[in-house]
Amino acid sequence: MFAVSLLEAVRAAQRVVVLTGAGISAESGIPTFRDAMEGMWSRFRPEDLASPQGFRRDPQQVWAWYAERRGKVLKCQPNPGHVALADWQRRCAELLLVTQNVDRLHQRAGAQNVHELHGNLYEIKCTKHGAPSAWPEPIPDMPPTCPHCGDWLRPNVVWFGEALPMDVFEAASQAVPQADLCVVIGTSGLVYPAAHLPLLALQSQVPVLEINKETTDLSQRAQWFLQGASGQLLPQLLRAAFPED
Ligand code: BJW
Repeated sequence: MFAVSLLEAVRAAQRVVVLTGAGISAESGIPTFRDAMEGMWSRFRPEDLASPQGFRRDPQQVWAWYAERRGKVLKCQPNPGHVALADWQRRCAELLLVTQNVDRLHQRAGAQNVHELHGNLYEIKCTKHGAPSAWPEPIPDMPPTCPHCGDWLRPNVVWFGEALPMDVFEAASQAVPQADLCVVIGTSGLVYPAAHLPLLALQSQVPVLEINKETTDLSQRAQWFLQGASGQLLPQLLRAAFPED
């Protein structure tokens, strides 16, 4: 079912960089960004809700949207794709897991040192001076205000037009050209600068494996493209690569 060259690459790779997007959490019940969406997603453009301008325009609406998503995420469980990656990380000399997801399902599946490019839904921070702290429970109807400056507190996520955490993005950018294999899972590759990482791998002649339900701009250029659900393909691939386990 899998190309012999792919199984050999997976088996031999000592340094692996994995980039994940919303697709890996789809089988946990978390809707992706660009799929047909329900509720608020269908009535508002993500760019309006996930932007500093959107928050300034209507802090309560954006806060409510994130509070609702956080509530749903907390009820979801990691799926076999998350578990397979955490297992692979344990057996690989160096597997850097870089995610665009804010759901922390990789960590909940047991993955270590996960590089979160777009923040998380577990913390809030001051609109003015940052300083992340734990998300308050029970969740108030309005965003809380900063005890130091009185400005709004907001989810600790990266919105459109905002810089990614520099140290996280730099660590990922440095690891990619050094890798033996770059694996890109469940991302449309439409949002930059995260989408630059697979391109960096291609430029550096690092072999790329893409796993996605649909084809993307990367699919033609990747060494291997596996079309299907990552929650099924990842465990199958790792069982095929490491049959002795
Ligand atoms: C499955 C599956 C299954 C389904 N199995 N697969 C260069 C060119 C053009 C534009 C830009 C550029 N550089 C920057 C920009 C602007 C902008 C941008 O990229 N815009 C594009 C829309 C064009 N980027 C930014 O603004 C970034 N900031 C920035 O560049 O700052 C510059 C700066 C520098 C210095 C100082 C100040 C500023 C920030 C981007 C932040 C993105 N934030 C979000 C929201 C996070 C919080 C939240 O969750 O609400 O991040 S947007 C959203 O998109 C979220 C995601 O992480 C991100 C990526 O989405 P992802 O993961 O790819 O999901 P989908 O839904 O798109 O795709 C899912 C895929 O899964 C699909 O392919 C399915 O087929 C597949 N799938 N089920 C496998 N079971």
